[in-house]
Amino acid sequence: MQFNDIKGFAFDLDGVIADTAKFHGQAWHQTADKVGSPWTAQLADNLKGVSRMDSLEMILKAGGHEHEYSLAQKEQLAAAKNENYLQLIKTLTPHDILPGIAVFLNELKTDGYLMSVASASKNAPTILKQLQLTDYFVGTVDPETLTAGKPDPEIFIKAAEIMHLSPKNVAGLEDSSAGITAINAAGELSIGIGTGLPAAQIKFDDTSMVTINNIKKQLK
Ligand code: B16
Ligand code: MG
Repeated sequence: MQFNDIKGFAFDLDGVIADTAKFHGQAWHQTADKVGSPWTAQLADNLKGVSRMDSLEMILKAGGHEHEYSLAQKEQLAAAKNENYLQLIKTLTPHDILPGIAVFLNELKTDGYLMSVASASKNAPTILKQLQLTDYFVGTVDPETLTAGKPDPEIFIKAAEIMHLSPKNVAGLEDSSAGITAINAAGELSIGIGTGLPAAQIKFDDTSMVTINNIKKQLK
């Protein structure tokens, strides 16, 4: 793929635009304690990009508790986690935008690229509002409309559709390996943020290095 083919960028939110993963982690840690599952850094990492209910299933499974709760009880646990999470993200301000991302968004806007959001989070619109970033994006994929979450490509295909672009004209940014798999399967250019994303076509250790020029350099 050539950089000139790229007309739009589809952004993951948690871990790419803002460091909300720490708040998800804090809220899920409480759930793990409640159900008696061990909380580990590995489990916290595996939950990145995974939907709310699937995250709960993984936490229950980590302690062998997956058959102990009815659907209604699971929904209650997930709702309680979300309540905690919503309290935590109330403190978010534009200062919580990850390093380099505000500059990158302005660079893209100035150069006429389209942008959309491909986040598994149902709270993405609230977070964008608090970060004062809503207006940069043509739209946000509603995760409620998806038949399958990441690593399925659906969310990134929809993120291209929102921009009225073909996936081959879109680059996706992700911090999770499920997300990189989704971008690659959608036929978009995958940009991985963080270590441990071998399948990403373009790799950055952290968000501070993400610029149009640095993407171009890696495509050469
Ligand atoms: P919510 P992303 C994902 O967002 C998070 O990484 C993941 O930890 C979270 O469980 C998921 O959103 C659902 O979030 O409970 O707020 O709907 O990385 O896809 O932007
Ligand atoms: Mg993420």
